[in-house]
Amino acid sequence: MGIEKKNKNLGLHSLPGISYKQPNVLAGRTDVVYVTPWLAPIIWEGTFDPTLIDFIYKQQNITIATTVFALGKYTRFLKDFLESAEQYYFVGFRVHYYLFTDQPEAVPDVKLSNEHQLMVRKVPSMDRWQDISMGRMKILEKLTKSELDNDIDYIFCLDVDTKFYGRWGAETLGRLIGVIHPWFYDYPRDQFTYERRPESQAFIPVEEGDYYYTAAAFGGTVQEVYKLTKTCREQQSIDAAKSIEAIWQEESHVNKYFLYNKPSKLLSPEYLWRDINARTEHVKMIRFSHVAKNNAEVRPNL
Ligand code: UD2
Repeated sequence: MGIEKKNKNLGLHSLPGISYKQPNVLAGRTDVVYVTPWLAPIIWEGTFDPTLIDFIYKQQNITIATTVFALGKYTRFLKDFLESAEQYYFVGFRVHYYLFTDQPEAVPDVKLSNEHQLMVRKVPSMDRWQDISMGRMKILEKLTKSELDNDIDYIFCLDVDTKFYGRWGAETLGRLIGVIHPWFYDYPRDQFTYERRPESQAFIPVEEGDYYYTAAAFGGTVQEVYKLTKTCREQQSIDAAKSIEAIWQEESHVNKYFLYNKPSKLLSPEYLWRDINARTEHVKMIRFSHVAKNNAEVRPNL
């Protein structure tokens, strides 16, 4: 039997080089919403065809920058982060990891695939975990500004105390990408832990808000991530001058930014789970997850 006939029998269509299932107009997942009210897709397992998506993006010869910070005792998370990324993260695509650390000598020797490369950049140590976490915005602003005219197409900024357990691929690419936080995805907006003090630049009133986004993963084009990080850094500086620190540091500012600059694509909590969370029926696949950690032991301050 020829490949065309075989594909027809299986309900598959052909593009040169690949086969994929016919898209269905009337049926799909009914247990989750996979589009926002501003018509941005929300990516859940079962809503995309990985083969087709990879095929489309492969032709664009793209480079994806990926930033991760590991200061102080957080270097211990690097091995699992990098090894699991090599197994699941943009496999077969060009990835440039930018690793910011105060101890380049503590970076583990992890074998990377041919398409992936690691750049280690030294940054000063800091005494407060809050300053490390928020300080990422300034460094990311500088990085994205310097890369604006270079060859990087997309960038993701990820927490390091994490591990990949499943595919994170080209389905996540887009202009501006927000990730729905695994704690609050089914909460009413007045219970989100947005910053509620009007004196802070991150303030969001109780009657506003779409989703609660995590700062542990966000991304988009280099231009868009430059705008996001620059804005958050500026807002954090205004707060600091008034001796205010937003309740969830840069995460509060990211939430404010996404409220007024809507992401063009959202990733479901499959793309940021927490190892300690119980499974739910909606999350059919955990792709990326926070590992359990003892904050008092790993952080430089309480
Ligand atoms: C939440 C956010 C995190 C950030 C933080 C700010 C989630 C799931 N995570 O995580 O993104 O917004 O709150 O309050 O929403 N780091 C170091 N060394 C340190 C401390 C931090 O390298 O000593 C880096 C590291 O890359 C880490 C990141 O900063 O992944 C965020 O710090 P965290 O993971 O301790 O923050 P956490 O768990 O409260």
